[in-house]
Amino acid sequence: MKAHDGMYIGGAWRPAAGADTIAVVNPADEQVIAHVPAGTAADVDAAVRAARAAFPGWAATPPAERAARIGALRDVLAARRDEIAETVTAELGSPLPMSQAVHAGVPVLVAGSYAELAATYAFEERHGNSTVLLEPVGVVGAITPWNYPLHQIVAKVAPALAAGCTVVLKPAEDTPLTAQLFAEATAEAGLPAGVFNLVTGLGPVAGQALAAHEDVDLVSFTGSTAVGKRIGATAGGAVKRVALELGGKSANVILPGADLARAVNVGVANVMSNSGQTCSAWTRMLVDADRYEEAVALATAAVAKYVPGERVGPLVNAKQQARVRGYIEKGIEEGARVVAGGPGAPLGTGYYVSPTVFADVTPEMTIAQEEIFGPVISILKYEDEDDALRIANGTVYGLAGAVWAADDAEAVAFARRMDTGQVDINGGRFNPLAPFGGYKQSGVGRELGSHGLAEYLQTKSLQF
Ligand code: TXE
Repeated sequence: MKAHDGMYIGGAWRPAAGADTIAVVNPADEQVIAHVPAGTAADVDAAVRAARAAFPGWAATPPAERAARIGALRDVLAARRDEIAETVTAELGSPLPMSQAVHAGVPVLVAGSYAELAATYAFEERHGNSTVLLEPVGVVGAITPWNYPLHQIVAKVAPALAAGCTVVLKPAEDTPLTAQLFAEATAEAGLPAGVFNLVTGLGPVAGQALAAHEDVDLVSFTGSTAVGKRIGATAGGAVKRVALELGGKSANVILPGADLARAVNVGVANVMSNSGQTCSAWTRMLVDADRYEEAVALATAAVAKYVPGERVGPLVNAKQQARVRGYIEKGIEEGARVVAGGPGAPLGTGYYVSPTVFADVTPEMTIAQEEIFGPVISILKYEDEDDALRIANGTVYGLAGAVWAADDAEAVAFARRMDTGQVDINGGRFNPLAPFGGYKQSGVGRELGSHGLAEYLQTKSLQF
């Protein structure tokens, strides 16, 4: 596959400071498809300098002009949609229809939403005898994961650009090719040199250097809770702004009056999507005791439609495959009942895991507490609504969730009591304007919509 052998810094592809490279592997067939440079602290420093130099000009660019450039970026992403989808499929392994609809499609919506928000956002407010100016924070260090390679980038870069910030991106080492395509798109869209910069590399080297760089004003990180905690500590210690989007263990709460078949089928589809590699996935299905066995049967039937290599892709790498299989083994060991799938590999080549459904899962089991990040669903039984709420809220996470009930009002009443950042009511639909982010250890800050833009602003008040 086509790959750049340099870093995108200050509006041009430049040779990397060191000679090391990272092999990019197609997880569906385990073949090396490209190499990209492994950035070091020197590359990160050059990129931060370029972003700093570009900051005053971009911050002073009128919001309408920033909006026009983000709109142009949206158009380039839309025009290159097929190429983006093919690249994501090659480096993440997701089936092509999924890459086209979600991996290439959603970023177009998100970029489009920020083209509009940049033009309409109130960067100036009046409160009594004060004018409050909402000003860009400065240079943003963005560190993104591989699970939604382009969405994760656009969900940080588009609001940062809308706010007037400049950006250095360190994408996940598993999916750097999509990030390189994005860098090309920023150039095609006419973003001024240095407004967006890309350094590919390993997390503990390039990611660490970016998070710790003294001239980065805000670090926006999406990834594991373990790395997020370290980045939060580093940024906090340096009195730097930080946004963290971490893991989840979201509950799919099916109340007694809900349409059980629909709730179970949509719930299974939600977890199977992207092979379960979604931080907001509804990995815990909560069903009342009376309809529990019926739900287990429905889920077992539903999951059979998700055939590995067809509708379900592999996991991103061998490490994730081993990790997810380890969780499945742990579930069996702790006494949960496997009703579909199991730890065995469904295919010989590729990092596949069998879509797995566990019944008889109790709230304290490891598989009900920890983020698995694979095609694995745990079905838990509750006695009454208070019990359901206790189970739903009983993890360290609070990123997303779903409630199904006889009507929306009943579902909303339950959702108000959930300790989580986003809840889908009787199904819900993706909304690029809805803020996304976590309660508790799922993170700090919000992405998407005007709340996502506000993360990249700081306030100055003028008294008259
Ligand atoms: O994440 P890492 P991994 C969760 C999910 C998954 C687990 C491990 O449970 O199973 O994390 O995935 C960069 N300083 N999520 O190992 O390591 C890294 O290069 C600075 C949830 O892939 O956190 C990459 O760009 N940066 C999730 C990014 O952090 C560092 C998405 C994420 O990688 C770094 C992905 C360091 N010391 C995984 N170490 C979500 N919330 O959507 C790594 N990185």
